Amino acid sequence: MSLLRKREVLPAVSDRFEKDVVIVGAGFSGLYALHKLRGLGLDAIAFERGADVGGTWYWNRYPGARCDIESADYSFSFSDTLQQAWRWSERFATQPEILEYVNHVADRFDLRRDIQFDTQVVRASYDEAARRWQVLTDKGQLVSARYFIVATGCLSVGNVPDIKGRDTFAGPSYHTGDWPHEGVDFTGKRVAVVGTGSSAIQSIPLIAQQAERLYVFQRTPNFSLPARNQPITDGQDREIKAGYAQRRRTARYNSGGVNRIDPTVGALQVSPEEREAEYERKWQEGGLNFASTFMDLRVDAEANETAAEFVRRKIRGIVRDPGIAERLVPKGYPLAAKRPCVDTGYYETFNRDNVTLVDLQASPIVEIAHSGVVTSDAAYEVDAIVFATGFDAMTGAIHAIDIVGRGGLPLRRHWEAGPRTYLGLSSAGYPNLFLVASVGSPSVLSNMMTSIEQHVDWIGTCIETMRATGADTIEVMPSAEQAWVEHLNTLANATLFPRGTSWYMGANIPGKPRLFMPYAGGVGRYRQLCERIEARGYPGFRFGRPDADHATDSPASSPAAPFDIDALYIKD
Ligand code: FAD
Ligand code: N01
Repeated sequence: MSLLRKREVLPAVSDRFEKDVVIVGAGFSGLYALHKLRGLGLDAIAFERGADVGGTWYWNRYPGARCDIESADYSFSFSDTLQQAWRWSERFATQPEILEYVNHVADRFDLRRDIQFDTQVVRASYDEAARRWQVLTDKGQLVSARYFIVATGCLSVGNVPDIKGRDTFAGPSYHTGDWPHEGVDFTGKRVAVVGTGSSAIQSIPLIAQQAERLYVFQRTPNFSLPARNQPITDGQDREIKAGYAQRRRTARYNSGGVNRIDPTVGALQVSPEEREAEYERKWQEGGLNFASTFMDLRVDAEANETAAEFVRRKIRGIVRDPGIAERLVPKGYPLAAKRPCVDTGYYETFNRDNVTLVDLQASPIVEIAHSGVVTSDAAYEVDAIVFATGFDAMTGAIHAIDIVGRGGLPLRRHWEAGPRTYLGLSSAGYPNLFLVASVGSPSVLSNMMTSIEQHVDWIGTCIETMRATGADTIEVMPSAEQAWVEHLNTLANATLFPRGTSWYMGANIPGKPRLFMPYAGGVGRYRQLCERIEARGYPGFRFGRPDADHATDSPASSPAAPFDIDALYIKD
């Protein structure tokens, strides 16, 4: 496993050059940022630590990996020629197909010529005198750039738990987020999968078909919804292509960034029979939309419990052994407080004779030994271990870069108690640094493609505005940042999200601050707010000019006054 780690020792500088923009990452965010900013005439370079484009879809090659947002939505909308040319073969595309799509995008827009692969950005410090970022790579290149775009991904730093004896295991071990490109053949092997999140739930059914024996080590049972994946027929493809304009409009202004009309009825406003029928309809339809059957499932515990109980009954109906079924049934937290999984045959897999569920709540892992995994009541001899143990989500990749802002303040210190941003776009004291679809914005609570495009478009317009007005820096005002931090908390606390111990809360990484990191107000509301801020001259930001730093503060952003986010929302 070669998962990304923070570099403790920095390389010596061997090469220096200048660019207008440095972008970190060549996943969907970095690629679109490169295309957009190059289109504005900026001289941009992207650094990517992987050997090619794709980000998530370059690294996560485990069996069964695919998207759980419909392919037609989980794709770029910025070019109609692109969306008309590309033919998705399945409702939920596989990792190889998505990677093929990313490559097609990179080729179509000739992006590779400005991407340097196999290169990790290790440090970025703001030079206050030059008003530029100094970006250092692990190859010893020091790039001076006006703008620094952090497109490092929310789920790009794997988490392998520090279990006693982990390195003594005799066989191979894998992390789902760093899967060998040549694939892994488990035929005839005894395999342990640690974890039961989305990655595990997608891979377990396929590993079970291949392995001689599979042990699934489960700490917290998850809610998983059937995908009901299917091929896209030629007729459906024509329909999708004819309807793209409307589809994208819907996605941009609803809560989740997908082609769905948000529900307007609450689960407790209908009769039990109607509720059951509606859940059944969504269950049969397949996919994540089940979690949006009623408008109050994410905010009302009693309403949520009706959906949770429906799923529990389904699990009990699928898994033949009642004891195993009971251990697979999620309890004690609301449905969708942790990201629900979407599966093909997950619960059915536990009806197979070669699959054993190991309940870590009853008997935790005590160590990994030479020959396998040892729990408090048994030793499981295995030939291979798959860590489907998730990611140091959202902040992991940002903090793996030593980012230093005004006054030499490391971002790691500024964010000691948790991420601090305004709109999830930038942070006070870090001029001209932009984050793409990460902490403080809808990002992981949405179709990421919708959110990535929205952020990159906003950044592009902002830079154009700066150039038109002679500004060379934009910076978040501390009062706006503080207001946004409080606003994010208020939004999250009005939902059931904080009731799940999830990576959304940083709860999966020991020592990480516990707070809900994404924006829980929905994609449409967030987009409208960003549009408002743009239209009103960027309240909450201040612009600087080479001759007069901070001379162009927006009147709406007086540093002394508390910053009022609510006043900026468009009222219904
Ligand atoms: P990434 O794709 O993570 O790309 C970031 C890139 O930055 C990586 O290639 C990384 O190597 C590089 N990088 C990081 N740090 C550095 C550094 N210091 N120097 C150089 N390079 C660096 N989202 C959805 O909306 N729908 C889905 O169905 C969906 N399915 C998913 C399935 C899996 C298995 C996973 C893990 C995530 C899924 N996601 C999904 C979330 C997914 O991460 C986003 O949809 C999207 O791909 C993110 O794109 P990105 O470019 O922002 O980040
Ligand atoms: O990671 P996870 P993931 N001992 O953090 C367990 C996206 N994604 O890679 O819940 C034992 O969700 C941990 O247990 P617990 C999607 O956004 C999408 O699966 O902490 N177990 C949990 O079961 C998703 O949410 C798709 O008790 C340990 C598991 O490991 C995100 O990526 C597919 C442990 C980790 O689950 C992350 O998903 C894949 C330990 N020490 C990913 N440490 C789609 O379907 C952790 N665990 C589109």
